Amino acid sequence: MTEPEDVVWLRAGDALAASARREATALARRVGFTDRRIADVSLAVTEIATNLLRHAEDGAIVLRPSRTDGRVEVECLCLDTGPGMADVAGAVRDGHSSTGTLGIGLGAIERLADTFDLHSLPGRGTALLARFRAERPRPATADGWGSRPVAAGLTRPISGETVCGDTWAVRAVAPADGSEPGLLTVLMCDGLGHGPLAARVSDRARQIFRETAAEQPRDIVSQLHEGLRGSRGAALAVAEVDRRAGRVTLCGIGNISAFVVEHDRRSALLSHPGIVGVQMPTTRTYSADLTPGSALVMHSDGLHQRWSPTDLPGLLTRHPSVIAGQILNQAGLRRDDAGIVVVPAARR
Ligand SMILES: [Mn+2]
Repeated sequence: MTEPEDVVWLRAGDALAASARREATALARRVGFTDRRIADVSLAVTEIATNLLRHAEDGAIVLRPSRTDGRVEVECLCLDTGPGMADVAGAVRDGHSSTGTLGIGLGAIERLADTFDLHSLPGRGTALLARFRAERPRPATADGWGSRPVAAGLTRPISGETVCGDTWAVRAVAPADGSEPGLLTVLMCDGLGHGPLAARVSDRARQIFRETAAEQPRDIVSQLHEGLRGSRGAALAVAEVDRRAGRVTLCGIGNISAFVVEHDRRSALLSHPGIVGVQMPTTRTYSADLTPGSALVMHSDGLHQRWSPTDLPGLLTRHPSVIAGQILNQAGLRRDDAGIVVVPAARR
């Protein structure tokens, strides 16, 4: 199971480099990195923050631990609102961008990180990902992503709050032979309202999702409805993703958007009106093909629904954390908690 924990958002401002360094150092120490590796994380994250301040109009740095199969990594996402990079490959290779907009230390950051990826939209913003393992050397994989991620989520609290009432979780059944999980169950939940009271509902929903023996999305939603009775309620959706068959089945109640996104279009999976835990209509499920190269994207109403994959060229080939980060970066609203989860189709 993958779920959010201890996400820290640091908005761009004079103190960003210092606060990013402090938070990154504390996080790496807390999850047990060696002094040497703590120094690497600290250096790279400071460089990322300095880059943001020097070249971007506005933005934020997200720091969080990420656990996969019992191994913990430190993840740093940097999201900015422009000006973006016209030549990403050149910027990483040369350590600077041909347009002089961003990228002074990108090469250095890439060398320090175990996973490095970015997606840039000229004029509209960049999502940069650096992930750090406790020990070197980096694993040898063709894409440089280290362990292959099957899903990623991201939440951002409403302006002025530090706790987010939106949440997500992914449950995977890992095959005994160590290959990629074929079957995933995904939760996207928006606790009514925002901040700590909403987070209490979302935490409870995640706990029910984690512990339920139900397997079908519809049965899991029914269990969530029972378990959330007496709370203020939530909008939520549960999807089952069969990555081998390339098929998504979704049961959603309330204002959660779910799309199968391809490079040039997206198709919505319907949710029905209602409030889970308070008042729920008869549940229905919908299915769609998850074609090679596509991704399932589920998000709360803290992101507007008008974004289009044609405005995000090349994004679906990126690391799922970058996909989630860039869509939130482009479509997120400051006046509500925001949450998104992304499950790319299996690669063929
Ligand atoms: Mn909301």
